[in-house]
Amino acid sequence: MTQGELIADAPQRRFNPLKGEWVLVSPHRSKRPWQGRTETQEDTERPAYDPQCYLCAGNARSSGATNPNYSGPFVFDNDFPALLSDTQEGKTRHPLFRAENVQGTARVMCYSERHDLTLPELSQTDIRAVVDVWAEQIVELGAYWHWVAVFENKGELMGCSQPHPHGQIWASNFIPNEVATEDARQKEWLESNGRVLLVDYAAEEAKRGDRTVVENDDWIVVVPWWATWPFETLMLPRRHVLRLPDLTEAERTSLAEILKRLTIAYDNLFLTEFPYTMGWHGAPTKAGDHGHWQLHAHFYPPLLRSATVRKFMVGFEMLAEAQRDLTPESAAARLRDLPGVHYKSGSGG
Ligand code: H2U
Ligand code: ZN
Repeated sequence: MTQGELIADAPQRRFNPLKGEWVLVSPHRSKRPWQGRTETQEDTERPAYDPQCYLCAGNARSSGATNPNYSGPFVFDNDFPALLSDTQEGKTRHPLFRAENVQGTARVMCYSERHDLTLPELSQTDIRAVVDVWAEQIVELGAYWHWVAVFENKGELMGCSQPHPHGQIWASNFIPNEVATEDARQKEWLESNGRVLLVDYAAEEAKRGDRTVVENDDWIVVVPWWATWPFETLMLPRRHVLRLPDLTEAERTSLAEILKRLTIAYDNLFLTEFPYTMGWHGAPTKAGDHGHWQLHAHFYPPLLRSATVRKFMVGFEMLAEAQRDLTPESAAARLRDLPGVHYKSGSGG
């Protein structure tokens, strides 16, 4: 067969240069019937304050510690941290049974005192306060640790254990797998192209437009060319920025705006508090040259076709490579065309 142009609606593999991985896209298959599992929809109304909540202001946590009467973002040390800061160094010697002791710390960050308001329902000013605390935490923990993970697991479907809107912060003396892969790929890209991978990618997507979900002067959010989750998005600054604390005042405000617009679109898609895992990837805080890095956030939502039908990464995906039916372009178009006002508020908050 001679090689012609890519046939857009035929099976194809797309390459993710950030991970060095391929994803199989099967656009012709998106109309197949579904008779599999549906999740039960839990759109339970929550009160603004819940006396039973471990995370609400003034309440006792499971450790017995009492939360202060906070308002706005509140950060505390995780009572069940996955990493401990005082672990001694140690390692195994056998090449087949490698292990090393690691150190780190874990914190929890309540977005606000409001038990009932998730990110899209907070005001832009309140989201801006969240952005500032993310940046502060990275400065504080990054002074000591090599990597600071800022992330959120949202919704029971994602294994979130506390209904009070919150994110987490883990800091470690090692660079975790996903970050190490992105570090290597971005470094290699700069070395072979003399350009910063994601800075060029953001500019190119802005020009093309068909995968753009929301954008403003400083930020662009796309369903990336190589997305694996149906409604996965990548949030990128247009300017070359290494880490969240490097953002200017104006960029922090416009970040709050774009976060609100993206998460409203997500909630409006299936009229539900849209579950996801999201997290920030910035340059490691380990000493060294990180010029190949570009700050970005990944949103990985599991839902596929409604509030109750999720995508499973199984079969071919566990054993071979990720696969999707809905194209990134159609996913982006669906998110882009939704009303900008949150379905619960009727006012945009
Ligand atoms: P998830 O909802 O993503 O599970 O995060 C909640 C975190 O809150 C979890 O890591 C911590 C859990 O250890 N937590 C406390 O530190 N104290 C509590 O009283 C409740 C939950
Ligand atoms: Zn609460």
